[in-house]
Amino acid sequence: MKLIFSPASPFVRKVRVVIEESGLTDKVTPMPVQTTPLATDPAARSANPLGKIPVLILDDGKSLFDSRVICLYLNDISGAGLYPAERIWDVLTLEALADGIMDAAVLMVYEARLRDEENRSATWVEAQWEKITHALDALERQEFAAIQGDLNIAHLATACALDYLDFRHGARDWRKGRAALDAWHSQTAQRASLKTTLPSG
Ligand SMILES: N[C@@H](CCC(=O)N[C@@H](CS)C(=O)NCC(=O)O)C(=O)O
Repeated sequence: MKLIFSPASPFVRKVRVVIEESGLTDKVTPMPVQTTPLATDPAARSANPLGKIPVLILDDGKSLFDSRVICLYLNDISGAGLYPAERIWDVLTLEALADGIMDAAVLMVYEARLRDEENRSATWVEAQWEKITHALDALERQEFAAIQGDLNIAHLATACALDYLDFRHGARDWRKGRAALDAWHSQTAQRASLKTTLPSG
């Protein structure tokens, strides 16, 4: 299998973490690309009409996207056990929350880096950050039970989202006033799969 990837993408990272957790590292060849909504990489475009990464190209040439589909597939072929049946809806909802944090955080980066200076909107950026703060506050209040218990996909997605905030929006200091979430993150971040895949670039 091949993974179309960028080392900075939080969605790609979630997949890389699942590859590690599934023991599939030797079965996946990374294909690095640089792609943005304004300059789509040709390999990303040909594998995914949306031009977004990650994309997993299977050995028969079929492409799988997006990150949620890829993670589910990798779990399925490896039996990694990241989707506990008895609380699957809670787990998938928390994964969706974490992905939503990533979406908003990536859009903030695109606004600053890709939009012409005269067209940038600070109001729009702050509205994205507000989505993130509401999500972080809900996590701090422990509104999402799936964050407790045995390792599941939502833990990995949440850790990737928080690490991406450190990576791209560190000055906003998501830890401030969120001691419980900080403690959860510090403990979860010790996993080898997370330590070896920290975002870069
Ligand atoms: N929902 C998608 C989001 C993927 C995504 O937004 N990837 C970004 C990189 S972090 C991307 O490919 N951006 C290029 C674009 O939007 O054209 C997933 O979970 O895979």
